[in-house]
Amino acid sequence: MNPPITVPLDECPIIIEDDRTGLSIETIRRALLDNLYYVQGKTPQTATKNDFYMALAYTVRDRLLKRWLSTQLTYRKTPVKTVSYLSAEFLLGPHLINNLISLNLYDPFKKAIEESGLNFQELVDQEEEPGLGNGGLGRLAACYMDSLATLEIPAIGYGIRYEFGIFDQEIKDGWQVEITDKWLQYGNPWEIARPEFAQLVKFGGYTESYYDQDHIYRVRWVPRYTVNGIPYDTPILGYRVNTANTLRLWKAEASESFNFERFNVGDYYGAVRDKVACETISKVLYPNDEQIQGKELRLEQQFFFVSCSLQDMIRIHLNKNASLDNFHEMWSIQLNDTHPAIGVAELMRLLLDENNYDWDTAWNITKNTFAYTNHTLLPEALEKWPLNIFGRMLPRHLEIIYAINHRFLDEVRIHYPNDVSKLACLSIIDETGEKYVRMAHLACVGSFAINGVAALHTELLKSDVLRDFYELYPEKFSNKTNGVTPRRWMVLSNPRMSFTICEKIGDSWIKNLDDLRQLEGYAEDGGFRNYWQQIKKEVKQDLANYIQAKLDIKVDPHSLFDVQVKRIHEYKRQHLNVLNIVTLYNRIKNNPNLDVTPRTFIFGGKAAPGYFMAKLIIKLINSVADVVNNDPVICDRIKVIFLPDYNVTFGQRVYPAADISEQISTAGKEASGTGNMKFSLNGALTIGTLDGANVEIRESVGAENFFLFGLTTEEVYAIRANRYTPRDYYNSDEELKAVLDLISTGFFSHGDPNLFRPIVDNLLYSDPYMLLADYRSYVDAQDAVGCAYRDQDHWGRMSILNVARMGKFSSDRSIKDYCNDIWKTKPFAIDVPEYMQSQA
Ligand code: T68
Repeated sequence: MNPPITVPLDECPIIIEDDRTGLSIETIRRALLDNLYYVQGKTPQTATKNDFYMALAYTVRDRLLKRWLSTQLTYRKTPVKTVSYLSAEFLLGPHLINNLISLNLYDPFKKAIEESGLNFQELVDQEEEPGLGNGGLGRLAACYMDSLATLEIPAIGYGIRYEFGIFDQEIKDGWQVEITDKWLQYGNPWEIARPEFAQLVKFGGYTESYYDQDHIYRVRWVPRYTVNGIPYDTPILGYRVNTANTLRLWKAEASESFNFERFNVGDYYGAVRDKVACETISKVLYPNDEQIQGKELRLEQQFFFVSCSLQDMIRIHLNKNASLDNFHEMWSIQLNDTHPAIGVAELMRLLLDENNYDWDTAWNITKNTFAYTNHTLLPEALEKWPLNIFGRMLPRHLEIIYAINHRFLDEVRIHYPNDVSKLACLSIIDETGEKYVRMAHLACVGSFAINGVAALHTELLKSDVLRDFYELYPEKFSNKTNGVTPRRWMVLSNPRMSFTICEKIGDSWIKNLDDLRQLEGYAEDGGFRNYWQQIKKEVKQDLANYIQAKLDIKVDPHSLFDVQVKRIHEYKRQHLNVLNIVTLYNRIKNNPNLDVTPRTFIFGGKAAPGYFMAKLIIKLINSVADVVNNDPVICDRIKVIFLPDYNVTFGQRVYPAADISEQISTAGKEASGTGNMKFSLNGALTIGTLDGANVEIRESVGAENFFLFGLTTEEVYAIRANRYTPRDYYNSDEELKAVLDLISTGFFSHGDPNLFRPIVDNLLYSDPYMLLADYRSYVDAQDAVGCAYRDQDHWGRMSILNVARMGKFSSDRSIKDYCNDIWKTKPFAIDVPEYMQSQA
């Protein structure tokens, strides 16, 4: 029935079609056909697998909309403090199953699809994952969005809707080849464009001063060109709650008044060409996971999404508040690394130039709004922009940064009256050589909170990377150890193990991960240990089938699955893993009857396209794999697999199947790591250094359930201070010498001694990541792993204890810590209004 015309519009009941909301198998089947027909414009006779996937996705989306809309309506009318998570990357992974699990609709949907004669998994596999991130930092943002929604925290994520995400990786002749990731080519059913909330972003040009009608001195920015930001919204569902927060990603489009100069001189063709150029801003994700220095387009991307997001927040704020005076009381903006740190200057500009605030009020609002998370200890990864590039693109922001810096340095002078060296160290402008804007300094000065992502990392920030800021502002610093969402990384990716856990201790752990502790008792139950190992074997068999299908290599699920998946980087030391493999190879060749624990070494990870050494390491892994896998003497005792195109979807397969997790970075280099957490939560044991969050994982699971090796951070520093000479290790360790010599002779490169020379020479003559210093201790620890694995019963016990004691590493815990200590935000439960309730 249609509503009577007399009802005010906003109380008008929405007539909800049964097909859009119904949950019976029959209704879901009907809805699927309905969406196939009306949205995809297909009938089952002509539909492709992708058409069916799209229809399925829309059928799920129909059923989540009431939560999303209720959440938006609630936030719109309630004065709640909101978290704004600014990140250049969100590495979400596929939505479909995640949403079904959150909605508690997995079983009916699977049944409905199968009863329709379709293959559920095949449709699920159609989804292109949004790979809008490089690695840990982007994936962390995705886990945090999941936890914010699950904890019912009012939050919005802001980022860039890259048309092309992280490249797809193929391996050709052992080398990485990059393929464009066209994730949007068949459409994205999970996003909704909101062109009505588009924002205009200015670039280039110059500034001019004027006196306003009250005779107050003001500055106006006259841009050279402007770009339109179009928001695309994706719902982020909380687990089994009504909250569905929004991830708002900006796409760059040409604006009407795009290029003033060209239009003014009537250069129509040139103007259109420039329109195309400005749309490149959101074209492609930079595929570098640590260092992106001096690329203009990257700065354009950063300013583009930050300016859109701040203007959007101001728009939302002014919908429910009389002014921006209380902006900092209603919003906490988290800067995911320095990539959005330009926000500090942009919020100042918006307050000063566009809302006529005076400096002190604007600065007070700004510095009480932002909080900054640092994700790196590599000095070369700290972002800085050459002053000329910066000033040309953002002339007004450079002025504002100078003004911030001027006042900041006055403060420093008062704090250190007799120490001019402090000024140079702390200044936002680096004037030691070519001039730069130091983004970490801008973030530190403009934020009320600064945090590292693991206990060790935060200590090293305080004592090293950000030492001077810690000395000045100790109260701003805190640690927030990373976490991962158990919804995706246990329930979704490891249903067998999750079901087993639920049978024993119920399902409360999915939202309260500390409840896993109840499993500890079962570690003493021999029958359960046996069952636990059996489950692991089944999961390993799945991965073995996948490897067989993908690479045509047969691996034995009874062998020890030794896994290292992560970005390829020298500091992560995939090549240390290779040195151990070649050591084992040499041992078997020297003694063909040697009794070694059968192992399958599995690697996965992408290298930045311009990172020569990382790409050569991939080639080395594949070359060693070729020799080892085809040597009859090895006789299936060791296998080496490089799985191409490691991404979230593949992670979901591989974490559950691992026995050993390789976390072998040089101590003091990995800020936290999050893969280490995913492995351990899935019952893998860790072989690792005292680096990043490994330290806390080991503390939690117990030293006796963790294979530790390698130098500590202090030892690394001490050896380096005394001039590290890697050659000494080579000369004094027979096995190490044999390994490096074998690689040098060209044994793994068809006799070519030059191919891997850059790696060997780097290790022998420089070895900045100290592989040789850690080699002996690593190989010994690996021997201990091999021995331990032979006692399956004991291994099972250690594996169960790892899972039982990992509760701390839920992203729910991390987010609660951010809420309590930094954002001061509280949960706000969402009610679905009566008129939106399902009629099914
Ligand atoms: C990672 N950083 C850290 N950076 O390396 C890792 N950087 O230890 C930590 O666990 C994780 O962040 C989450 O805190 C990254 O992933 C990037 O991806 C990146 C991308 C662009 C520019 C710089």
